[in-house]
Amino acid sequence: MLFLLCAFVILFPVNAQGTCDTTNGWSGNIYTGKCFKILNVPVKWTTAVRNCFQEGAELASINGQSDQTFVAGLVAAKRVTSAVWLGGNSFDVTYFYWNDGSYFPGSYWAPGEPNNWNGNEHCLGMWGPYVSSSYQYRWNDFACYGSFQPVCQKQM
Ligand SMILES: [Ca+2]
Repeated sequence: MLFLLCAFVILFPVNAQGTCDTTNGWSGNIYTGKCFKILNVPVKWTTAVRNCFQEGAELASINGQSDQTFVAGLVAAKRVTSAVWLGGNSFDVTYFYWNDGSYFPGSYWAPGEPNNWNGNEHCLGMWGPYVSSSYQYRWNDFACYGSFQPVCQKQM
């Protein structure tokens, strides 16, 4: 079985390199088949949705530990100063969901989050490296007019 798996990887190495456009800043998580890119310009959340769309992509979803670790690595490498936008919101309901409708794991919240502070926090972001260690790369519900760099995704 292991041999077959190895043979498959050798014969079909397409995802080993990924099919992400690395020359334009995309990098691939081969375990979830997604390409991610952090845009340079901080914007409010709705603009982040649009700016990812203009990249032929969408604001990123994190569906489990693999994506969480991968995106945290990108955020660290990019030395993001405060936080990044992810593609989650709670506009219509009291819980969060992803723009693309995919599975939403609730296990990456920062301590005490989501707290919907002042009843005004409906957009999802990930803290960067320059916060206390218990907050690093964890999620927070932010006010949607906060200005952060968007994390975009597209399928390999
Ligand atoms: Ca919050």
